[in-house]
Amino acid sequence: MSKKIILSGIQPSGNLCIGNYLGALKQWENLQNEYESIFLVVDLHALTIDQIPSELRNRCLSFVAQYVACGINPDKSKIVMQSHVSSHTELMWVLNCFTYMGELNRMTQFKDKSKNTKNINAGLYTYPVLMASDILLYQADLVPVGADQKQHLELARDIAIRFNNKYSETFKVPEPYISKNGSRIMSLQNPESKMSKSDKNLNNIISLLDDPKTIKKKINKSVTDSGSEIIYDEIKKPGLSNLISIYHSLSLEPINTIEEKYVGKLYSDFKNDLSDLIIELLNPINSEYQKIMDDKNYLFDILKEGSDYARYKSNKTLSKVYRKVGLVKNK
Ligand code: ATP
Ligand code: LTN
Repeated sequence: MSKKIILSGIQPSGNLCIGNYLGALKQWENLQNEYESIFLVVDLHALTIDQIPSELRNRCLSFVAQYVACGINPDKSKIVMQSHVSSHTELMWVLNCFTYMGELNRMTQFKDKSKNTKNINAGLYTYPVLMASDILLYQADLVPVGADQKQHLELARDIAIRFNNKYSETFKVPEPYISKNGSRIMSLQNPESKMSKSDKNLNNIISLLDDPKTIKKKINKSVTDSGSEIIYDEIKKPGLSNLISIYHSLSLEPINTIEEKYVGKLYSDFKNDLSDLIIELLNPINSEYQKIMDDKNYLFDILKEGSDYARYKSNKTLSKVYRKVGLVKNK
């Protein structure tokens, strides 16, 4: 029997952070051994916010290198630059015609992002339809994402079901895969908000490419309450609880073991150990990243293999969709 398919993607905006690692990349790394895996750098999605072209271009390649440095193995998984495969935008047009404005109006990511920008463009609004196309084109069974993407996934499922009901079975209806640990890492300075890689305040995030000194500084400065006990309590101690949950995701020690370990100790002891855990994770990723970035040919080869595969696979679905909705085939 053929393997089930997983697909996911990250937009190349900002610097990949430990939120993205714990919520997405780490899960991808584990799942790639069991599933046929496709991981996208969703560069077209990144155009929904203002970008400096030269920076975006560098970031797209840097993301591919960071995927690999984080353990996404190009021999097991396909890494695909979204804009290299035109079927994503082609399917999106069709799916736009099967998506209601009321559904897009309800998307919380759209509401949040449009609050923080003057550039409320149509791309930001139809962003979830492009995401649905990314997923449905490959008949993905499972989509590993952080908790913030649950609503987008539900929309992708609704669109698939609507289309299948109207035209007979066409799309696999995908399931979200949201891990118990690390699916919602919060900002270091503002633990009420999610850690986001495009946050302008770099003290809010630990970037995957931060050096050890910066990591120590950011963790030391991270917001905690004025108490002294190291206990997990999301309501009374949101900042500390976020740090404990990062500790838990990295060490895999149960929360109560962590609490017991730090009875009678200071916040600073805990923060020092947490910094060490993060540095231990990121040091090898960093050196691997530098090596890969020095070999651009290798990066382009990975992308070539990914896009050849993706074009073949996605065209099958796109042709089926065009036929079902009544478009005439070219000779
Ligand atoms: P941006 O700030 O550019 O919108 P982001 O950091 O929110 O970016 P996305 O590109 O939206 O990141 O998400 C990439 C993947 O990382 C998604 O699967 C998303 O759910 C996951 N993710 C993002 N932020 C976190 C977080 N704080 N905790 C856990 N997972 C996260
Ligand atoms: N919207 C997602 C990124 C994304 C994605 C996808 C995730 C675009 N296409 C397909 C999973 C599958 C986000 O994390 N902001």
